[in-house]
This record gives sequence, structure tokens and C-alpha cells, in this order.
Amino acid sequence: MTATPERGFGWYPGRFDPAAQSRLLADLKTLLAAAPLYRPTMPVSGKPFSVTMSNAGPLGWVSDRRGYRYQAQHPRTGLPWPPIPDALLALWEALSGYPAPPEACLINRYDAGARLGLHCDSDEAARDAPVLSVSLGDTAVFRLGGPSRKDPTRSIRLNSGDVLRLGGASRQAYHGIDRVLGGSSRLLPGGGRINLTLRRVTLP
Ligand code: MD6
Ligand code: FE
Repeated sequence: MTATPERGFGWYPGRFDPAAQSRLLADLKTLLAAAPLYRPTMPVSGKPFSVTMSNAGPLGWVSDRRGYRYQAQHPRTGLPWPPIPDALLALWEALSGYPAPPEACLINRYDAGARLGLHCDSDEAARDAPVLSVSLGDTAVFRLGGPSRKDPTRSIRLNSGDVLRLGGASRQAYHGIDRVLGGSSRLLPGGGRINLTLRRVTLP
């Protein structure tokens, strides 16, 4: 036995039902009023991301010319990130199999044409904790590969309310968003997609 199954890869279609999605969206609206979405830039090149971002929790993931890192303050407002909504803390309790709470909830917003290149989440010291994600709004074409960029990949359609866990071996797997299917959900006014990723950053 090498992996604990409940901490490995998991895909939970419709884990949040439509009512729970609406409640979570209401929480996000309040949260984003305090910590507005902003457009980060790539390290070195300074190229803007096609997604806009914000965070909740004691730490937030940020990217700028100086690199990728976690920090306690919103880079535009200078204020601490708002707390992680209770529904997401409960999700982590239920599905992470990890003995300590998440410290960061990265909020990615995809408007028309936005995508996310193939990457590995590797800026966390707690690489033994899974990363959990919640999808809201339009369906995304998620690409999942292996630990090497050249490994074969498969494609997963993430619908509104779906939860994904990258844990165990899949924690080191390359993944990204190829595209978002416009008009596939009516949850977000004006369309688009929001993805929330819950991470443990520091070793408990
Ligand atoms: C997204 N998700 O769904 C991007 N990372 O928009 C991720 O990059 C991700 O869904 C780690 C674990 C789960 C994820
Ligand atoms: Fe990721």
C-alpha cells in the first residue's frame, strides 16, 4: 500500500447542489467586496494572467514580477484576506483527510477566453496535504496529466458544483484549464466561471 485512497485523486460531481452553489456565491460576493478580484502578472515577463484572482484565509497565493508566493495581504488593498467561508472549511474537513485546516483559498475568475496553463501546485510546504477545488458557473475543460510535463493527459469536464481533490500521487500532477464553455451555466450573472482552491500551505 502506497497511498491512502481517501486522500488521493477524487472527483465529486455535483457535490454542491444548486442551492448550496447559490449560498456559496452569496458568501463570495461579500468576500470579493472586501478583497476585490485583480489581474496578477507573470514572474519575470510581467505578462498579465487571463484569469483574475483574489484569496481568502490567513494566506493568499500571489504572482508578480518577483515570483509566486503566499502572503497575508491583498497586493492591491494591503489588507488581510477575509476568512475562508464556513462551507469550504466543512468541505475540507469532509474530504481532505488532513489533520489541520486549510490556510489559503485561491479564487480564480474566468471570463470569456480565459485559460490556465499546465502547472503543478508546488509553492506549499505542506505537499502532504491535498488541494481541493470547487467549480462554480460555466463548465471548464480541465486537463490532468502526470508528474512530468510530458506525461499523457486526460480531459475532465468540471461543471458547476463539482469538487476535485488532487492528493496522493495526483498532488504532483500537471494540470490546467484548456477552456471554459461559455453559456453552459446560469449561476453567475453575465456568465463565466469561478474556481476555488483550498490549500494547506505550512506544515502543521
Ligand atoms: C481551475 N484548478 O479549476 C484550476 N489545482 O480553474 C487548479 O489549478 C487546481 O482544480 C489543484 C487542485 C485542484 C485544482
Ligand atoms: Fe492548480
